[in-house]
Amino acid sequence: MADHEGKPDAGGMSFAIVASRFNDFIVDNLVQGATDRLIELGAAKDAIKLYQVPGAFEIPGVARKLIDAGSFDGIICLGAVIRGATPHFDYVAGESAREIAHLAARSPVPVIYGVLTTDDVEQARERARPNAENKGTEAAAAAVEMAALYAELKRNLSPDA
Ligand code: INI
Repeated sequence: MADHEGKPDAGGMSFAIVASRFNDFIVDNLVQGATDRLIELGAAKDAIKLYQVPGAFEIPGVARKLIDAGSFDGIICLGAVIRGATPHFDYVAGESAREIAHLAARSPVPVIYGVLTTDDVEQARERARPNAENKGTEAAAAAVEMAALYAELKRNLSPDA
């Protein structure tokens, strides 16, 4: 067993979900899956705030503002980039992932990557199923675990501990 790991308990924690409207027929299921899991793990409904942006490319900008505001214990980024006929997919998927990763490595609270990048709609549907495999649900569980671990690290690594 690990010496340090985050407990799956979201009691008293607050979370922001930053979700893109593009491919909302997929992303809505991710948001629902994430919200349901946060509540299952003990988060209060009004401690979960949803911020909607046009597309996955816009997610990191809003996530950055929410990190700076300092009001959340974790930020969950949800979207769906589905490959089309042009290289546009690669730019949107790549830049969104790169910028979210950049934020995640530097943010004082966890930033979770739940943006699907798939070759087609069917692959996206398989990963955003209501009450079944759902990457939003997994992202929420990761957010709670990481928020608990960050809180523990803050307590144990602080100079006064
Ligand atoms: N945004 C997505 O979230 N998913 C996509 O599949 C997508 N495609 O395919 O184009 C997409 N494009 C929009 C992009 O995220 C920005 O909103 C747009 O470029 C304006 O900055």
